[in-house]
Amino acid sequence: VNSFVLWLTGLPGSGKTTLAANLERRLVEAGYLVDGLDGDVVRIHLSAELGFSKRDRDTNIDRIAWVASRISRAGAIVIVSAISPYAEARARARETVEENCPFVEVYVSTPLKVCIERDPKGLYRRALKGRLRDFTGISAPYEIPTAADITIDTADSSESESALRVADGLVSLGLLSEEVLLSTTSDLAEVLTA
Ligand code: ADX
Repeated sequence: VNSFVLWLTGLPGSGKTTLAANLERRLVEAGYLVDGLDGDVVRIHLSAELGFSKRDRDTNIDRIAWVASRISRAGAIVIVSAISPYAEARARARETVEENCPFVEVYVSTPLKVCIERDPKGLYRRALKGRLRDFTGISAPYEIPTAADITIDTADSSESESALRVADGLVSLGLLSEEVLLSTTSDLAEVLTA
């Protein structure tokens, strides 16, 4: 089975979820079997009792890696989007997944300044006022990946461009066929609404 796990790591507001959704849509349109595991969603269904201490985040990441590994074993591509701020936990996720299939680490490197400007959930605002403990990027660390397979800054390209650049990286790694890079109905929709 030619599945793999695409692991998106980055600051809150860096664009992981949006990028994951766009990629998932492209892969589905190209006929791939694919599933997504998003930190926010996992934290509702699988990690509801966990907070944001290092220990809890590590547990969360271990769970996501295990589930991703199981799904990939069944033959689907898995796209994970989770802050996953600790390098050691990401390395452990890689180990877990690589027992079954390739693990591709994507660092969504959107600068902190841009994430603060976007602040989609208003959490940076609260953290900067000192009202949110353990918030990644402000009151909790984000350990920058030193050897990501793909790095993507969503500040300097559109949603589709970012997704296509990641897809292009996956084609280069031999994990996807080139037809994924052809424009899709989603691209046409974007052009028409622009
Ligand atoms: S991780 O660190 O364990 O990988 P995960 O990606 O699952 O984090 O969850 C992050 C989401 O939780 C963010 O999108 C944000 O909405 C929410 N959140 C709430 N509190 C925090 C916090 N202190 N730090 C980071 N994210 C938080």
